Amino acid sequence: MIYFPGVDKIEYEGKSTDNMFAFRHYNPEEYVLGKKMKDHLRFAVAYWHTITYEGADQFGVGTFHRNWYGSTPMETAKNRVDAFFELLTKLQVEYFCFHDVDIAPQGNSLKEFFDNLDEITDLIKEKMDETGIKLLWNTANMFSHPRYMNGAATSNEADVYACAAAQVKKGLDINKKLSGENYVFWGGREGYESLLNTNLELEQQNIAKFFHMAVEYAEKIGHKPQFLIEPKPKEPTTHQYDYDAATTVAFLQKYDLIQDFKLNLEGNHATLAGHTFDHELAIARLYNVLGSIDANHDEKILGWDTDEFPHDLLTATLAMYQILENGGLEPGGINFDAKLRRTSIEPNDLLLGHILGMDTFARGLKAAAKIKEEGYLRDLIKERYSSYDKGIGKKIINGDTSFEDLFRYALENEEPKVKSNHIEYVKGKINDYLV
Ligand code: XUL
Ligand code: CO
Repeated sequence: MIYFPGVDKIEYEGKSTDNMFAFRHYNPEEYVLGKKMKDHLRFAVAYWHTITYEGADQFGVGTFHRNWYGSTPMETAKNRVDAFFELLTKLQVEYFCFHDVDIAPQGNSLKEFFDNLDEITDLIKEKMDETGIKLLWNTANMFSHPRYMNGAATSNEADVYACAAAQVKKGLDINKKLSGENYVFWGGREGYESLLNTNLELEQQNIAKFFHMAVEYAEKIGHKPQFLIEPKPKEPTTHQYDYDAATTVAFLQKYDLIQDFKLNLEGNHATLAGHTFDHELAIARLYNVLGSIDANHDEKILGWDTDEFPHDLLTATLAMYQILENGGLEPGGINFDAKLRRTSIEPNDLLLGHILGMDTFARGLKAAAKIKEEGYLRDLIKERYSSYDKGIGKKIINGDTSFEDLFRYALENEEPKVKSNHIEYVKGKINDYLV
């Protein structure tokens, strides 16, 4: 069965092609700053938005009628594996990501769910061996099932906490079976609705213990993928504990987890937190916890988590600049946590969505590489802070001053001459790198 008919492998054809099903910018084998584009970008496709999502939104049911639907949930799950790997192969994407519930029906109990997972992951493993496609990360969905209405590892119900631990244990076993390179924790309902009935400290301690147990278990089974926490400020909970990169770092430091975790940062989550994407990446870099990214874009006018395919060149360029400054993302990568608009109903639109995302990040990579190669921002920043290269500035940097010294210095000197940033010119220069 062919699920994406009429289209072969998506190839790089360059900017002038009229072929909708071609890359215009992403050329996997092309070298940028001494490394192949595909190795810089390490693209991954998300199972949930691609093969499981049916086009529903808050106001209406699904609009997609996929040709991989079977007569039972398990038959659909099996067809999805074939369809997914056909899509990955056609897109020349080497990685994928999934939640446990994306790949197999949950049945009527955890036991039934785990049996279904065993059967489907056998099929996934076969496909991985056949195609060479690898698992960037998997994760446990601990937010959809009604038992998780108060959270999972921050639930007030200890029995629910145990179910969450069982799901993550299973997730780590699967990660080992599929040689996963990372494992993600996104705290969907790990937060609170109202402080009036919330024991904040207990919830934080419990989730910290949960993470420690996950690390211990990974060590015990001799397979420790890079653990990643994905911050998001709200949706579905009103207040989510992992609000943004800075909040999550504070939590990891307080509970002695910083050495075992990095962050998986998402474009739309950054903007929901009132930040730009590159702000989140820069903060993560500062604390040496930039692990991986979920590439998507918000629809500013709607203002919620719309998970659009990335299409904005400036955002992609500034994100790629941070990634280059980080020395790359490996073992992390760029996962398209992005879904089609509800009106893009053909299966082949999934190819077009990913082509858009991949071409956008390819352009971002090239522009960021040029900014880095020419040293434009590096020189500008160096010059802007040059007062710390000499005199009193150097003393401050070296820790050779005190408040008394600085008091004397400030009073002895004339009013400081503060220079213009010319930031409008800088923004214009960055725009020049985009074209
Ligand atoms: C939700 C979100 C999740 C995580 C994985 O906003 O981004 O899909 O990426 O649970
Ligand atoms: Co995400």
